[in-house]
Amino acid sequence: MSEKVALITGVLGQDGKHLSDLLISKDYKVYGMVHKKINPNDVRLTRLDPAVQLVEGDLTDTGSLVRVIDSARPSEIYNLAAQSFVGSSFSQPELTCEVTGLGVLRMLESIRMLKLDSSVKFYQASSSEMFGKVLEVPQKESTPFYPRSPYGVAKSFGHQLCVNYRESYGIFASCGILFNHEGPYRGYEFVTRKISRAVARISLGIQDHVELGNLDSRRDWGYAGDYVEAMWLMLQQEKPDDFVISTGEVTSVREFLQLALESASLEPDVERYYIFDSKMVRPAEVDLLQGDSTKAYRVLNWKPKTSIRELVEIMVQNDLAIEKRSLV
Ligand code: NDP
Ligand code: GDR
Repeated sequence: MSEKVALITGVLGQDGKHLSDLLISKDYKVYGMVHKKINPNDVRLTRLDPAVQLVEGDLTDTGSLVRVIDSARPSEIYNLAAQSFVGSSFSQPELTCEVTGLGVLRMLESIRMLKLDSSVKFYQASSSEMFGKVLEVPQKESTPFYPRSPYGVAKSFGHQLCVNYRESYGIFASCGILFNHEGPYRGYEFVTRKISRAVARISLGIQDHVELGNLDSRRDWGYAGDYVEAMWLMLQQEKPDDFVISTGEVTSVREFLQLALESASLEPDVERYYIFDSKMVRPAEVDLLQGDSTKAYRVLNWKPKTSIRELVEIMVQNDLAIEKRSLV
């Protein structure tokens, strides 16, 4: 049997770490695309399995993408790279649309230029942020989009392009409409990691509160390790398609903070530990996201395995261990 070869863009991000581990455990040869020179001591680099072969390319540079794909000759491409922080998409809308939106076009065009239309399976990291000001609860594959940020708009553009290239050129392009997923590799700017780190530091006496914006937003939070399995399953199907990946459970930012405090054996008294930070409030907010993954269960036989309590526990205990190490 020929070797299975995968290319992951955004390999240094949260999902890139989980997915590269999963694919290596399945005996894939994995190429990971990085877009700038990284300090060799950067934890995002050192945590990667050494079997991942790094290649240099940028979603804003088509020539670099063509060269990366041509040299790796992957059978599966996972396009995880993006400017993925919703907050920054308001301050850097053009950059976000270039990378997160047009970047998808450049990947698809590179596949076409190399005449790999019928030999490559392409995964696009679509997002529940496309549903934005939701028109239906819970949200499923047929729910109309109503993005509320430049990030959500850019993801909607990338998603629609994949559908169009699938229908126009027969490219195997599948989109995972993933709801928020978190874990120990989550970036510190996202609210769950900001909370788990702050709570760990509070419990160790390093700080005494956490500054947050809107505590009333509700999200459908799952564990990233569960979600990358769904990505892989999507590319093992005979036909390309789009799937909502979610838990169906909703938790507010306030409740997430309460659970984190409990996990660190602190009083779950939000008002005692939280200070309002108006800088964290976005020009337009997504109030509620709740997914319906019935299709993923039916077609992919995929279901989330990790509960919100387990997720919070994983994140808080991980940050407690990191913060304790920093004290010695
Ligand atoms: P991360 O932000 O952790 O990772 C994104 C990666 O993309 C980073 O390594 C980043 O590198 C890289 N990147 C940024 N700009 C470029 C560029 N111009 N060219 C090449 N690479 C670039 O995201 P996640 O791992 O959390 O998410 C993976 C994907 O899934 C993203 O597309 C995200 O938008 C999407 N998504 C995520 C969800 C979640 O809850 N995590 C939910 C739904 C969708 P660097 O940091 O060095 O700039
Ligand atoms: P989100 O994640 O915007 O859903 O996008 P984020 O964790 O940034 O925000 C979640 C909610 O928490 C509120 N919030 C705060 N957010 C941050 N980051 N910092 C704060 O201090 C804070 N206080 C309150 C936000 O307003 C928001 O309502 C994530 C990203 O991974 C996207 O790439 C992905 O597509 C979506 O999830 C699904």
